[in-house]
Amino acid sequence: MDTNRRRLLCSAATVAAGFWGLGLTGLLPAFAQGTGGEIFTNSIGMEFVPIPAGRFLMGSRSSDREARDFEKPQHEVTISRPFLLGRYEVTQAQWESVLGENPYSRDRSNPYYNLPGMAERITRPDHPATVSWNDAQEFIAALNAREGGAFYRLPTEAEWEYAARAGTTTAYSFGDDAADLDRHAWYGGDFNSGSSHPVGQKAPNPWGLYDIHGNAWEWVQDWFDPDYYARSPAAPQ
Ligand SMILES: [Ca+2]
Repeated sequence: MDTNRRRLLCSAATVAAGFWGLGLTGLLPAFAQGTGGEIFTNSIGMEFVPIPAGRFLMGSRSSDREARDFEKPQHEVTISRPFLLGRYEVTQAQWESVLGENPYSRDRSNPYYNLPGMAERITRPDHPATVSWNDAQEFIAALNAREGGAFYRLPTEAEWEYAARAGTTTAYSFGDDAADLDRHAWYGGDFNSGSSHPVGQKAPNPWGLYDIHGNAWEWVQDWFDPDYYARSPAAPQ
């Protein structure tokens, strides 16, 4: 999958609606190894998909003119331990069940949040929670406290991209043909029909993860660093 296209798809939703979703939440590897390869459902009904250890090529091909420089060079990354990744983007209802408030009630500098009708649309229970990175950390801390251990964190960018590609090397996890996008992603042109959309309505990727392309963006644990790909470790911990 071409990461630049991945970002463009996601950014189409983001540019249109200003959404930084708290997307896929990772579970720590030690916890993942105890699940026997089954989908794990936690105390508030969040489902997590087991992701095997493995290796993949991270980043964009040097020949890809659409990719930005910070997505190159493409390099092999080893995911040394299995982990669990959220099957869906975290929903508004899940957020409220943990923190007792709607994330929309928080201060927002993004003007899209103040567009007419936006509040009603993006606070629907089955839509993705759209929050800041710091908000995401607060949610994860509260969820960990509730479940009695440090089980949850955001995935690293390497973990996210590895799971998003799901063993594929094509431009998208479903192949190279952008004409198939509508079956797999809410993006760009969907803004006027409702900005974000209920999670899990489009086809999942080969490993059973939904809304990898489109709908809300997902946060990762790492801070953005334009030089990251050029010097990232081959086996991040
Ligand atoms: Ca998404």
